[in-house]
Amino acid sequence: MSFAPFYRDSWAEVELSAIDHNIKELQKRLQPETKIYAVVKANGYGHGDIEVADQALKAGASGLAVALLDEALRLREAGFDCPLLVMGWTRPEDAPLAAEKEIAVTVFQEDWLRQASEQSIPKPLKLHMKWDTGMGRIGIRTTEEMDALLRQIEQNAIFRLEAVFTHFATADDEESDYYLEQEQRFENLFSHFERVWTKDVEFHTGNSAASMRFPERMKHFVRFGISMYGLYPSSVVKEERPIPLSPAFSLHSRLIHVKKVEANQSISYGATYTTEQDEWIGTIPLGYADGWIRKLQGMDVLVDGKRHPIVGRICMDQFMIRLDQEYPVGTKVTLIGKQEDQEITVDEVADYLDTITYEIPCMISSRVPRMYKKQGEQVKARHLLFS
Ligand code: PMH
Repeated sequence: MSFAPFYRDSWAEVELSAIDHNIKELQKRLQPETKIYAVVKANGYGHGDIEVADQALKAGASGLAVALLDEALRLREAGFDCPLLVMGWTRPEDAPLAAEKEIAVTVFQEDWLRQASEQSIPKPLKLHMKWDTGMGRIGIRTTEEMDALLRQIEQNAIFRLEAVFTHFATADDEESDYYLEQEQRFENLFSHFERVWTKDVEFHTGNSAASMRFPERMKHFVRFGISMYGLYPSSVVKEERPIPLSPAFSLHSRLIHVKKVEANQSISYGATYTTEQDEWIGTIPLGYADGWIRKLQGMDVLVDGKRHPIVGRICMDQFMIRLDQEYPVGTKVTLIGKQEDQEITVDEVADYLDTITYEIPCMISSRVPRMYKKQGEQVKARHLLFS
């Protein structure tokens, strides 16, 4: 394993054993015949695509799903020879490249197939047809559209329809009416499909929420994203805890400056914070350019197993905290994760920002090196900016 050097005192840790645990827990819940595609788009939801993909496949995932052809190509180049699916839009002119690299692409437009068929495609092109059953994003919505696509596929021997899929908009909600409506629309399209298409294809519908909550309704495979990383898709699913998850991501830094500031002095841009008394102020070398955005002013961090608030505006590369006492330069600061019996979870940061857990690791920028651990032991470090 390589240890890419980095020269800063802020880093994210990714516990790969948690990825392994989360996949194995889902497997216990799924029907034995349902396979898992690990969703590693957006650089593995900010955790690192290659490292997560490697661990997910070792844990028993059968394939990898991403949003973009670029992301799939990166994985092929890194040596992954498993099934790879691009779930978003691929340009029809890039169909030959996808075919050559044996990357499955998502289709939902007759025109797309026509344009792709005009290219010189070197090998069979694997297609997954997207059905829009209520997400309203991409996919065919009617049997007429389906028939038009199937005609194009049938007329071109180079096209291989491998699978048909849909995506749920509300699988993580308490209210299941809309989810059931989407399932019904899927079944309606499916009964038409069964009548007109006789060749073998696979079906996949479930994201984390659907696969954990309704495992018996999952088809050939599920697309497991957020919960593979140990995060629940919503507070409803978190309360339900259909499977026990272990979060993989944590974020750390160190104090780089500690000083006593007398009363009535201001801290940081805009002078938005003024000391009330003599206060110990610590500086942390991480800022909004690292994804620790200005709205996190007032949020706590952990030092010495205790909570300390962020005071003053968060700068591009640094921010300040109010300490309960003097600490030496170099003292570890945890922004997400555990120190002794205290923990700041991704959920807490997401709640503070009034957003969803998905956004938090994704927003920690590539300037923050990722350190990989297995059962607490460092196995690799990667500076995403330089790799
Ligand atoms: N399948 C598709 C088509 C997706 O877009 C996503 C996540 C997943 C599966 C995995 O879902 P999960 O992470 O809830 O398990 N897509 C997105 C998105 O577009 N915005 O947030 C999550």
